[in-house]
Amino acid sequence: MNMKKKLIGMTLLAAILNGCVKDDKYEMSNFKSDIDIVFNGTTATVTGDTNGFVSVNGADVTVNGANNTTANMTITLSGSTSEGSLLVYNLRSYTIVLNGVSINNSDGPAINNQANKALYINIADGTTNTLTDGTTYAPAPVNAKGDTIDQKATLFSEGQFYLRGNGTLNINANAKNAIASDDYVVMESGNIKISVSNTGSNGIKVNDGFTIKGGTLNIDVKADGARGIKNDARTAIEGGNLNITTSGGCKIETVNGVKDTTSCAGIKSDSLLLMSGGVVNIVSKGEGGKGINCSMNYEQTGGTLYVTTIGKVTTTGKKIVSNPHAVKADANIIFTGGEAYVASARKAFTCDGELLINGGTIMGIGKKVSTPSANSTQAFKSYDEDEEIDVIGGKTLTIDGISYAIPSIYTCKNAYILVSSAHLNK
Ligand SMILES: [Ca+2]
Ligand SMILES: [Ca+2]
Repeated sequence: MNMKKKLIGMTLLAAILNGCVKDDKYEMSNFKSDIDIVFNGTTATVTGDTNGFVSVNGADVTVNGANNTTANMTITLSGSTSEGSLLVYNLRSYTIVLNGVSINNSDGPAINNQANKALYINIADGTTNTLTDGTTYAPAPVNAKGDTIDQKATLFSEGQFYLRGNGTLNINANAKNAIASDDYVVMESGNIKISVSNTGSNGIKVNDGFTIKGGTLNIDVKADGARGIKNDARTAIEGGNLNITTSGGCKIETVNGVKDTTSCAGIKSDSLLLMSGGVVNIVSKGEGGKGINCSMNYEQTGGTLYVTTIGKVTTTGKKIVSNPHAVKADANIIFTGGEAYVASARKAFTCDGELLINGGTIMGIGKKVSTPSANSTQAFKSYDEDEEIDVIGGKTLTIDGISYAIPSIYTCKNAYILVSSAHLNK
């Protein structure tokens, strides 16, 4: 047995002993209702706390299940508080049910999950829930180990979490991110509306991955350098409706004497971004703002992608520091299926590797040319500025049988246009 196999074996054994394999195979029926928390103004009422985990200070509620070895806790939240919060320590995976709750915390997260195991956030069917933070956070509490805890968002989680249920969840962020996880986030269903003010940061910030399988996720971010979704790892779009608007400009900072530029993007993925289903609509309005910005491949096998960028290029002196490209990848852009309709203030598609069109239906419009790889297996056609095609917002553009209803905010005179579909003759 080589070292790597041995390590995997040991990790798996440790996982089984810790019960995390069991925890990850969660079924709703395994759970009994446990703790009910009803917020009311600046107070909260707790019932069902048979283990004595809960402490309440005004409407700030702490659930301390740090030594909770009995699995499957459910915390159900309802009511409304103008100055409250929920902070949870838990050893095992558990569920939070948002059952028509409104939590405003002027100086910290509305919900802070400090458990490292899976958290299931169930947005109860038919309910509307709202989480809001303030513009500055008070110093974070200290946990049982004596470490100051993280509080990176209105809804923050140390561990991975799953969003499910068919209710509505509104998240407002005024200081940091709206949602953040130091692990990964999976959205399965629900109607989630994220609004980040210009004093906030990203819509969703995750360290270890983001997947959307269903539901509707609307994200509006206004700050300079803000991303709708900022993912340090792999992004998977498998279904659902994802609508992202960014309106900030570039954030230019000097860090340790080095000038650092952060441009806005609908999605910034530091690894593979794989789109296999769903509908994504990204609008980037600010200077230098991109639609998709990937540190590795952008790959599309299905679903429908719409991207519109309308910002100017960002310059410092005479140097361009950020281009408002629609889809940018540091590695390759690979289409094998689905549909992509892109209207860019600069390039529709740009990458350091190959732009491979091996399938799908594509119309990419830009002020600068997008150049597919000669290794592409599906026919494509390119129209350049000499053909003097004016792209007018609000009108439907049809070229070679491919139609795109151009967003009203976009115009481009003498556009470069790239089209491809299975029906196109080479
Ligand atoms: Ca507070
Ligand atoms: Ca952390």
